[in-house]
Amino acid sequence: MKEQLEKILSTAKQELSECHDLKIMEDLRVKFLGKKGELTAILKQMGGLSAEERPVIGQLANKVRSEIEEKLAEKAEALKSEAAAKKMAEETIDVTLPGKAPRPGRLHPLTATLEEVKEIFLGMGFDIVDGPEVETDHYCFEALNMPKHHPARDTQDTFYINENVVLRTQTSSVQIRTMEQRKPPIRIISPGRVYRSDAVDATHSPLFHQIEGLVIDKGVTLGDLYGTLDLLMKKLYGKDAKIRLRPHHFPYTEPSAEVDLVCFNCGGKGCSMCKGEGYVELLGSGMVHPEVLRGCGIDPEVYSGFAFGIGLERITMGRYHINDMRLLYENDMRFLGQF
Ligand code: 2NL
Repeated sequence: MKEQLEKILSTAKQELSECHDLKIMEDLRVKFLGKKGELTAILKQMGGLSAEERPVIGQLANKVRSEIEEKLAEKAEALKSEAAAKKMAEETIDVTLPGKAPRPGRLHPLTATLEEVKEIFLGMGFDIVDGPEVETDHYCFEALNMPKHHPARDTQDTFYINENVVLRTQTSSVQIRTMEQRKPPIRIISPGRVYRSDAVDATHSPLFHQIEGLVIDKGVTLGDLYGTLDLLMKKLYGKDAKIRLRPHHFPYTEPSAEVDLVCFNCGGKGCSMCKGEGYVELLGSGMVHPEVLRGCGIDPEVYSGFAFGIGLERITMGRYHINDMRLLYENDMRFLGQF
């Protein structure tokens, strides 16, 4: 029995020294010291010993138990600090590595252009006025000299909520509302969303953005219109930007003019970009029609004024050389990140 006990001790020491895992160590504890373990098995046989042998073997068994316990405790300590050291090594952070750069957002090209246009007009003493996108037939068409069945309505066919209520086709409706509410002098721009029943292609969208401008005062002339738009384009496209007014027709202005920009690609000689014209069409404008003024309670014998309507998409595409309007609405960061 003495030999058996010594054998248990030496095997336990041997196996523990080879153990590198807390789980296996627990198994060893059970194997040697557990209720069904090897040491317990020996102790159970002690009944058969003589009175002289019993205390000697009992003492030895206790010694073996406490020695194994001691070894187990030592091993547990060693394994714990080993695991802690491993964790420390694995989780080390290298503070000299480059950090993750924050990705700052930026303005959408349409927003950036709109902000600039607003600044330019604020600098010229204009107010910025907002209004409803869902409009009555009156403010969208009737008050602009386009009675029902007027052919000009066809070119801006829109979305009808009902017979009398539409999604606005231009922000002129805001200008009409302002003329009804304020007395001249009036200097405003009205930027906002407008809607037309157009199919989507590279230059059309059923929803786009317009910036309309209106100036009403005594003695306002076409020269004021030219000067205002010339300054706007020089600020937006650079000091060499040149515009021309080309006669046109709108029911709400008389005379009316389309405003062209000298082609920034060829300087007016004619190239593929301007289709040989030397100019690119930018916006529509004119002197506010006397009937429109009268309808808003402004006497056209005393006051005159000019108005214009700019497509925000068109001038943005011109500035950034974007050739397809759809790119502005797709929110593809690979595209937007370039501006
Ligand atoms: C275009 C360009 C334009 C106006 C808008 C306007 C507003 C009032 C009175 C008279 Cl309240 N005119 N705005 C003038 C000329 C052109 O828009 O291409 N429209 C189809």
